Amino acid sequence: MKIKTINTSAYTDQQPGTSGLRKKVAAFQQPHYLENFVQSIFQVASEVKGGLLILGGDGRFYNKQAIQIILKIAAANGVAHVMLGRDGILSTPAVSHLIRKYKAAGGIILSASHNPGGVNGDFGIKFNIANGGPAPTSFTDKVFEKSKNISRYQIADSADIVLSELASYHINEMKIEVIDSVTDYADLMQELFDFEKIKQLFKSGILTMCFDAMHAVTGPYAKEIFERRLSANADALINCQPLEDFAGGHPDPNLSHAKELVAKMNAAQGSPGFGAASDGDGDRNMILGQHFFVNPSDSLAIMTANAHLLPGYKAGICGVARSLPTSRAVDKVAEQLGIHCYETPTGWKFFGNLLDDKRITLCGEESFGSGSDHIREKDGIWAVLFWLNLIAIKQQSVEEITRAHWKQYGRHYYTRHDYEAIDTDDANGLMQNLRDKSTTLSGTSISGLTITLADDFSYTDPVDNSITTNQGVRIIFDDESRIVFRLSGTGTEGATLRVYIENYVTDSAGHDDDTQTALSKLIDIANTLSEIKSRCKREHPDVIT
Ligand code: VG1
Ligand code: CO
Repeated sequence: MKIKTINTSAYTDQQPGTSGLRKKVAAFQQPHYLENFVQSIFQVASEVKGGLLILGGDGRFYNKQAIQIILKIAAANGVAHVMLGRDGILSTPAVSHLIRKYKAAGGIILSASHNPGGVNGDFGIKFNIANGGPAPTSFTDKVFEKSKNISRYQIADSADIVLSELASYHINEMKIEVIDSVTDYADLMQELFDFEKIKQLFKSGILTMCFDAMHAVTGPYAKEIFERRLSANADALINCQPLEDFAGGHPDPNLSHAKELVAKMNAAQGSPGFGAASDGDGDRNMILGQHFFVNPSDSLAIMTANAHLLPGYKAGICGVARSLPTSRAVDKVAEQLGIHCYETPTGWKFFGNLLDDKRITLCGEESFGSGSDHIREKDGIWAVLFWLNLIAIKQQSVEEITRAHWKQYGRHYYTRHDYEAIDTDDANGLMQNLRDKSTTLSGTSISGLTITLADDFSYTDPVDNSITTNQGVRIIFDDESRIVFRLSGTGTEGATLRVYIENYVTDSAGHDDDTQTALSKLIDIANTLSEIKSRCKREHPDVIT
């Protein structure tokens, strides 16, 4: 088949953010927009030439069209072999696993994760490197540079392939294998966790669960793992049919967006003992008990404290990492275990080096993400299985496990306030003001609390010594409470300000408060310091998690 060289003009806005390039679908549908970016990736990722590429996405609108285009550009750029999820479906953790298992040179994931989908929704593309993890900033910077100067791309002049059948095809020399999206991943989960023990929980009737796939990518994975391999209760799975627009929903597993699940878990009668949800591309998780919410930062701390009890982690853990805004609950556990706790910027790409260098076994973020050294992405279903296995071992409820944890280590009340789609200049002005202020705040007092540290977080990677600056303004108080401010790197409309607030309470008599009430004084301090009301004309956050 012929390879065509197409002349194109460059776009100036193809800068990847926290997790790949994310834009409105309409932006990706502009002439040559996707093609330019993919060609730029192949130009930087020269290792993929002659190698294996894993390809798949979360099934959102434009997934299938994008896959056909990427296959043809891959063939024209000398990729030897592509493994592609059936129907174009692969979760982010599954791609990470496939890259590692089949020693691929890299992978392309089509997803805008937790952002809404559909014709008017968002689309995204992300490149993962040979370790299975998101490409580091040094790589994505180069792709951005290429994309700004591109004048042509190469594409095979071939027919579309059938995505729905497990079969092999060729475009020129390049082999395409359509593979089952689930099996390899499910097998890995079975190696890490005690499926027999979890199965007993369901068979004996001790536990019932509800898993909400939010009409996103984890539906097929949940069916295979929870229904087929673990024999969960018959009504365990909801919204497990992947849809291009996520049924109009927002596939973000939190208390605001996973409404159906939350209603079930909070029902006056007959609510399941365990509830969980995952996001668009399957890397996030929310864990719920009956009438009980597990804060993701607490979840990471609880996992760290108990990992050695689980089959996949019985050798113990060598270290742990959390992103800057994630609460410091896990730090308390690391201290007791005598292991190091690394503090990184936001986004999974910063954990890759620490995992590869065997400095950490577990890592997590406040944004409903946790994972381990089994792959190089966060992993939603993995987290759900971790909790199920823990419940099976401890024979305790989600709430009992969490409360016992607080009793032993103290409780970190934690909240995140998001102000979405604010004017970009206003948001930048607000951050600059905080940055300027932070240089003189240390040692001063506000509402009776003394500030012990205020700065704009910067990170030196201990493995490759790369430095990442301006990762968020943090303000730490003498009673161990803390406020962090940063702008989102995944939004597609204006700017999103995220304000992260936490407070540490050791006495278990003080562990029953409502989170927003417990944090009200700090919330006021955050509002005063940031001047959010006057600068951005916002009275209340759009989303509170
Ligand atoms: C958000 C979260 C961050 C997460 C990122 C990708 O980024 O805060 O913790 O790693 O999304 O998650 P930001 O820059 O908007 O705060 V997702 O599930 O792509 O996959
Ligand atoms: Co995601």
